[in-house]
Amino acid sequence: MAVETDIMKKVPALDLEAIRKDFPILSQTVHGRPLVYFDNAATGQKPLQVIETVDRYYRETNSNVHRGIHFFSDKATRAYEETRQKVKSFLNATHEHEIIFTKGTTDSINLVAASFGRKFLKAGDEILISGMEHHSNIVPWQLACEAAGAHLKVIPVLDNGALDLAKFTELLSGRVKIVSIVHTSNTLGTVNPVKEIIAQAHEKGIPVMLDAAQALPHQALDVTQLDCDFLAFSGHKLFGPTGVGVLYGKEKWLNEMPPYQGGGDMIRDVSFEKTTYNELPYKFEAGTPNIAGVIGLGAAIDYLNGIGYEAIQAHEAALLQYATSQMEAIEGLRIIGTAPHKASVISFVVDGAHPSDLGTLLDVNGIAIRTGHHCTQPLMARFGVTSTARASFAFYNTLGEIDIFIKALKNAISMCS
Ligand code: C6P
Repeated sequence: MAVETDIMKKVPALDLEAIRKDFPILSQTVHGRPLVYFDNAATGQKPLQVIETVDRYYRETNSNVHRGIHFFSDKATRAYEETRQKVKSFLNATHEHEIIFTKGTTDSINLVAASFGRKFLKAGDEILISGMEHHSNIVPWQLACEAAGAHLKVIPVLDNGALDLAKFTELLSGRVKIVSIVHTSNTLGTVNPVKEIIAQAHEKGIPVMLDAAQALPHQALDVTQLDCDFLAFSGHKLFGPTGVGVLYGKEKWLNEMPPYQGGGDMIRDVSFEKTTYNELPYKFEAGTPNIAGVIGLGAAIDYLNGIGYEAIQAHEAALLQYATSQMEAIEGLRIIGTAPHKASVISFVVDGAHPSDLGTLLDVNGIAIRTGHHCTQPLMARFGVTSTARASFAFYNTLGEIDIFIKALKNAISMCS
């Protein structure tokens, strides 16, 4: 069972026993078996540090932000804005006002598609996405294209689940107004060469948005070093609360873009004749935000920083390698997504066994995986399937859990055939 990758030899190992104690849900049983949670790409579990921060906020601070001069409103505002500072450092953004709090990745992409689209898109323009996008990075752009009379262009995916970069270069015409691509695929696990993609697009003056929903749970990202123009992520996949997310946007774009939604907090002055808008980032934060969620996200970032991405990456590389090698040895099992650079996500299909049957049989053994199209229907069509089974690992998963999974999977396959 022991596997040690080269990277593991250089990085101190995670103290998994201590880490797992931070996640109360991991000690639950399901159908009488210890929970094996391999559905981390859908949502991450929450450490006590996040749970207690949210609990403490409601017990000791709860008030609205940016609105009152009383003690608790000031306390809530300071805690909320402190998280903005944490996210700025986490992403290495230049300015705090480049960090916009949203409901999640979907909301962040919709914001850019609607607002950037309204300002910069006209009939005949093109938007370039890839064939491995989540529906959240397809549909908002289709809506923007419909509104402007623009066209959606798609970078094809190769058989191993990597992007066809030669086609990307061909598709990067003068008509493209923005490139929006996923950093790490939720279905294939592919980690895209985004730095190269951004550099090529910038040579032609085209901005790039990154969907980082599945990247940040596994690796650090530096928006200054990447030079991306926009980046979206969700708090809940990053071991924080649901209903909160982030849009990073370069100041120069955000300043030019019109508000996405109207309401409280995003205005400077309102009259029936004319409304003027607040400065960044508030121009894009209409209404009472998810204050507890934002503060909980700050606790999740502190927690991840405390563990360290180097150790997380080394551990997850070992999990991925260990699970992949065992799954490849199972007759009739095909892994979809075998690109050389992958995060710890494994999608697979098995001859004669429907993914949902496999998922149900694994659940009986206390093992949580996801089955279905994973909100990537065009990608499913590309690989000639309608659904896959998907096991996705986080830093708190163990090699022992993979042993349990492989044994149960083999049993499930024999029951289906
Ligand atoms: N993928 C999955 O099981 P929200 O729902 O807004 O937090 O995230 C949407 C989203 C956007 N981009 C990518 C790459 C994603 O993986 C997701 C969410 C989950 O794969 C739920 S469908």
